Amino acid sequence: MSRPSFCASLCAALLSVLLVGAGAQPASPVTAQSIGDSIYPRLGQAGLDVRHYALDLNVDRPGTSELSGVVTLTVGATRPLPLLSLDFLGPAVAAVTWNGQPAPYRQDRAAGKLSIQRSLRPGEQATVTVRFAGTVGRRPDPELPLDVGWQAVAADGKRPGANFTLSEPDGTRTFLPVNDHPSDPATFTTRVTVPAGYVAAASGVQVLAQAAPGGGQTFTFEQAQPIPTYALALHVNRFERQDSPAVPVGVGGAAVARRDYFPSDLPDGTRDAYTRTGEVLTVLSGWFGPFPFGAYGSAVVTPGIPALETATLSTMPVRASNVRVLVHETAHQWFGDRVVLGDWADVWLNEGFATYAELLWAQAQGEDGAAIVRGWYDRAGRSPTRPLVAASERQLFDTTSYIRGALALQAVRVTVGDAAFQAYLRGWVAAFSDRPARTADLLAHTRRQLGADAEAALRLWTESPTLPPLPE
Ligand code: TYR
Repeated sequence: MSRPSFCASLCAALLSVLLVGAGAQPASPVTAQSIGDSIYPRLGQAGLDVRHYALDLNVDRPGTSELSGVVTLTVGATRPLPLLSLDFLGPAVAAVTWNGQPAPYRQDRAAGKLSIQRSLRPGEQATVTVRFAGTVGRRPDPELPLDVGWQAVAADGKRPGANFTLSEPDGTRTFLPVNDHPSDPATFTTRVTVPAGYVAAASGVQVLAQAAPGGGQTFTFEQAQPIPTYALALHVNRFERQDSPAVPVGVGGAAVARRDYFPSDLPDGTRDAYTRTGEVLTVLSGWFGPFPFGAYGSAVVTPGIPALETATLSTMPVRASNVRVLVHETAHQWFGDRVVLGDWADVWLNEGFATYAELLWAQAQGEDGAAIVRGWYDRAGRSPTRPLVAASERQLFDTTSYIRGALALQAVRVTVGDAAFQAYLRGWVAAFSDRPARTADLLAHTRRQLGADAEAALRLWTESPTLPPLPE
């Protein structure tokens, strides 16, 4: 008998003796093992496979940090789990059920964990509900003057209150109980009830908009392809939704529905970039393969935050409403949202690819690609450099992840030429759409598809402590 399964049966026996009374908050006799991310060692539960999240949320007072709802998780296990351990910094939990029966749980806000005292074995599946209400948790960003997670934008004289999620890397746990690591992507059904006059927007395709008691409305979205928890889009605002003609760039030429959401009173010209979204989808799918989701667009937000590649619905601040940023966030739909990270240290696999897409777009517009690459190289030369796999939280979104990451791809492209490079990008998306990717996987993919010279070129860019020569 292997040690984990021995522990699982022993722990299950122990638990049934120790825990009486659903909803109690006993001292937990067993602890869960985290995923072991090299940057965020406490996130997630190893062996937990959340397959689907069904969210039923109420935003009664938009613009505040109040949130209530029920999250229903469909969970499986890839190893015996003595208990379920979710990441959650959010509102107070009022009740938990396991396959329809009340289940004992422990909410430890300081540790950011919600443990549910039920075991799960490989091959089993369980349905877990978590009901909560109150004020969302906080997760300060190490660099930016903001908390990642659920954003509350208070009403001012000009605009109504609004909310949205800005959760990369681990802000979703501020408001939802989740396995908050990109290596466990899941599908989502998101139902949001908002007061009269408000609109909710979320990742996926809107399947329903119904009147709710009290004059509000309930909006329902289906996100049918798995996405990482941080990439879930969720917005509440007095939006105007603008639909545009679908773009036939989905799998097998399927139509990708087009919708954008705009708050009222935007500065003149803010919407202009978004009229190019269909062209962006067409150019990028030429390089990367079919667009991986059923819909795409942007939701514009007024605070001066960075843009974020939330799945099917990029979160775009007014001040970054330009085509370059739109191209970057759209590219992330393939790189980050569909091909997910195995570890946060490999975030250059998201940011380097998305930055590279800016070059592909510019060249498609007839711009001088060589000048752009030289500009990147100069910029990289002016910043501290490092190997591409990040060693600390502060490195995740630095110049190396974005610019040196993009230059690494340029080194591959100049080694093999455009046609092979295009097949390589498409091959990467196809091979890693259903398993998390790490830098070592990209090196192996490069060798397999393009040979030893291309792998050596990429390896120099991923591993050298200094900046390699300009790839020409
Ligand atoms: N991934 C974003 C980009 O496209 C940057 C970002 C990072 C935005 C963390 C928000 C955030 O919380 O470059």
